[in-house]
Amino acid sequence: MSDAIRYERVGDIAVLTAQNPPVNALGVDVRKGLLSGIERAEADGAKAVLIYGDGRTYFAGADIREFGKPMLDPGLPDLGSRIEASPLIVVSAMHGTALGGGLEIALCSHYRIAVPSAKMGLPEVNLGILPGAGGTQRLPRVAGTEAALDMITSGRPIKAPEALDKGIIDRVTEGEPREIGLAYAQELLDAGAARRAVCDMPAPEMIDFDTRYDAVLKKGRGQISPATALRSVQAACEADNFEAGLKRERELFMELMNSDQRQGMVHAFFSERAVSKLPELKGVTPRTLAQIGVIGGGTMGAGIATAALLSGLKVTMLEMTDEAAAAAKGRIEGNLQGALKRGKISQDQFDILTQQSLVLATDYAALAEADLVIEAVFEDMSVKKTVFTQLDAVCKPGAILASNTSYLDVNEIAACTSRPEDVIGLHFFSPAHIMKLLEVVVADKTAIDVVATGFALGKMLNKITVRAGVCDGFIGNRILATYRSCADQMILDGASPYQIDAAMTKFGFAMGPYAVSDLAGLDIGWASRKRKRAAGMDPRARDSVYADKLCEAGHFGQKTGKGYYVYEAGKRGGTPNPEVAALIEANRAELGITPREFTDEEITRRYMCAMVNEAAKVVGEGIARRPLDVDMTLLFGYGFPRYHGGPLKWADIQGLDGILADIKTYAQEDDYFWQPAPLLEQLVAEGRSFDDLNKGSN
Ligand code: 3H9
Repeated sequence: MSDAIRYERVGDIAVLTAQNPPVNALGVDVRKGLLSGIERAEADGAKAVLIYGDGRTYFAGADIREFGKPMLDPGLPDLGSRIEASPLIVVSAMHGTALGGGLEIALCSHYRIAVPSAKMGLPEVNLGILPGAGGTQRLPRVAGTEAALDMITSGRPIKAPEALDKGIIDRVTEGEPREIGLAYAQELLDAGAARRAVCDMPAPEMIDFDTRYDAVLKKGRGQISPATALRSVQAACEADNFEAGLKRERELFMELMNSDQRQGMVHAFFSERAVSKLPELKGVTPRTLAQIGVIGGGTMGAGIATAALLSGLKVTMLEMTDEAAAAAKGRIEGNLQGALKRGKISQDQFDILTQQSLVLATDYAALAEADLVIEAVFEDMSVKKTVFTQLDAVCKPGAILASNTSYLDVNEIAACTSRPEDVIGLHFFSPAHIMKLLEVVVADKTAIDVVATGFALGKMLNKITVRAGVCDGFIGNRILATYRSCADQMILDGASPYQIDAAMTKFGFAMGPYAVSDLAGLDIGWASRKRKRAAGMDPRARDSVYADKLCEAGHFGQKTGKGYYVYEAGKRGGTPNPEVAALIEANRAELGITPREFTDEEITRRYMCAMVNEAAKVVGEGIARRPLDVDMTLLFGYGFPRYHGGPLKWADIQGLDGILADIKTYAQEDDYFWQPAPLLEQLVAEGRSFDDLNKGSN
């Protein structure tokens, strides 16, 4: 018997208790324990078997750490079939999260009971695979094709009462899983209930799978697992018998298991958990956070205040005038109305948050008691310095002074205070109450417990929190500036913004870079170009001016109705702005460039090489500690497709030597822009990957 499953007899019932913290993942020891537990129960005269989990949950799925390695016996599909084939009555009692292989084991049991708070689902598509232990065959048999397809292609878990309604479980009862499971098993024995195997149920009803396949594929933006999972459900409806359906599920499962997308999505799963675990923060106690101040109530400041209020913090919003403070309050209330509508808060909570937890002020003295103040004022060093000088004068000792700057030098900001150790960058992404990313920008003198508090705040606000060092743009905006510049150069050389947008949406981004610029406002890029020119650009850097002309004419993108695209009121998305081509042609003519053709493949390759190269510099310079920090920044702040794992995971999968070779080829045209990152050259020389660096850092 394995330690991961405890065996005991309670009267006629053999009890198999999973003991594999933290989530009772179905690793090889658990699988061995379940198999020998069933065999032992059958051998020692038990009449029923109860399966449940110790600790916080029933099985939360297969052990994801085993993916990509040879599957050790017993495999999960065979184990499930063996449990289902047992002549004893097998009952599963679920609590916590019965996910993936967990729900599949429950579906192989003959009866299922759960506590009301239990959640269950088949989230495999989010890991780039499909339910591979009979889930695509058994769930449609108990829940019907439509309900099963919805759960399997979305990966969304449902709560026990809904699972009861859908026929996935037999009973919902309050209590401890062990107690309710034992009582239910005994009741079934007393009633002489029959063994009941899902595999014996009739095949589920057929639907028009081809139409549905196209819709699922489109929704996935290139993600293949949901559409492949749909084909596996189709097999449940079409196959001659249950075994044939299982066989088809296995084939499709293996296809996905061997795919690049599975690697990308599993990388994303572990990286989003690893990103906030920094060795230097181990054992460091964060400072107290109960009351925070936010300076500036524009879109960003109001979003930060909203996120803080929703996490239970008290917020003082400082604005310059009463009118501006009232406008900020209006924005925060608007954000909270959204949370109310989505059912995230009740009307009572809304009233408390807006009337008691939020205080408006126009005098810095109101920030005297704040534990943390985040400024979100105009992005200009002299304005920031004025703010920090005043904060230094009024804030209590130990208060953390944070800037939401997206590219300015946090060391310089810190230096204008008498307490640089208390100064940090907290770079939120707009809208800050929705976007998941928070860059914690650590300056040279920032105290370690201030860093820990930045991470604690991120956790409270339910953010993916990434540590970044100081440089222009930190991790995300620095890399963005480089790949955007690469795109701009391709336009000068002959590509169109629309071709680049199309190529990058084909790659998996929800929007291409030019549609994103229109959404964010073209004035942002304009300001940044002007700033760079004013600071003095290297004479070798290529500059383009066609976008300036759009801005000079007052076209800032969606907010003015025109940018790279033209936006008609009431219509979603835009159509290409016919004026843009002429502006680009004029710019090319001025620079004496003869345009050439670009294929979508070349566009994608150059764009991605630029992103990877800059990302490698960011890691090499220590701005990001690990490649996974870059990957999570791009995933959660810049819409990078999750199924590629992040730019550096993508690079590993493509092969670093090929990427470096392409960068060197591009450098023959422009050796200023395409300077290979030393870290990339080093990894290629050593035959190592970015992921090797991730592993080495754990
Ligand atoms: C599957 O079942 C395939 C089958 O169909 C077919 C096979 C043939 N494995 O998230 P947390 C770790 S695919 C290994 O922080 P929470 C996690 O990394 C699987 N490890 O807690 C973390 O480790 P660390 C289908 C796992 O309370 C720790 O446990 N199942 C697994 O916020 C705590 O996790 C899923 O996709 C695992 N399966 O959330 C479910 N799960 O402390 C995936 C977790 O070192 N899991 N860990 O960072 C989840 O969604 C969440 O973890 C869960 C708990 C909701 C369970």
